[in-house]
Amino acid sequence: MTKFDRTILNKYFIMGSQNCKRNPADILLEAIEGGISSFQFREKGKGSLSGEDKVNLGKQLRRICKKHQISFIINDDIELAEVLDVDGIHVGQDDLPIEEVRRRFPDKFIGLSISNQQELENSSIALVDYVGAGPIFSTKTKKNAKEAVGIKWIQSIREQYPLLPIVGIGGIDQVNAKFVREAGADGVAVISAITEAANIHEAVKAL
Ligand code: TZP
Ligand code: MG
Repeated sequence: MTKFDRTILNKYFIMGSQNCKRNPADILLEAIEGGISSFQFREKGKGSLSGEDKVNLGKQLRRICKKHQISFIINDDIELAEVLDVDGIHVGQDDLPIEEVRRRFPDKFIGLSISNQQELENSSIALVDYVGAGPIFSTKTKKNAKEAVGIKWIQSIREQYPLLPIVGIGGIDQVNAKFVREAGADGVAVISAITEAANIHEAVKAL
């Protein structure tokens, strides 16, 4: 495993075209100018692109991140991880097992979603570089999201794994982000707090 810089979790922006009411490349650029620390391409759910369209958007967003030295993480898509030469891969509990992802990508960083104690106990935490904990608050963005677990879930992971990089996700905005950090998270992962903002620069700064 390569050395993982946990500061990239500070302001972790996630999106796909289905989250954007205007050009995703423009939204990503504005978010980078505003000060995000990493980007996850998550082309998924109602209205998302597939096939060649997904690959082309991925290439475009990948180029933007490379140019501005922002870490580019792909959600789930192992094939696209290779095509886009991503920095990292984020997987959920229902995706490829973490052992398999680590075997295929020994040098990329790997994130895993963890929503409860059972998932934490059943996962090879030693093989991942960070965990995404949530949904912390209720979210309208992910249709099949599990029930909100609250900041106590971050406190609990932090107590069990004092050194593990943790990013909170789900319903996080400019008002509640500080509670997520105070609970022990290294940062906040957001979709709508940035994609829905009237002023993206200000929205990122305020996170
Ligand atoms: N995983 C858990 S909640 C969520 C994902 C992808 C959606 C987060 O979106 P928002 O708009 O920041 O609540
Ligand atoms: Mg997934």
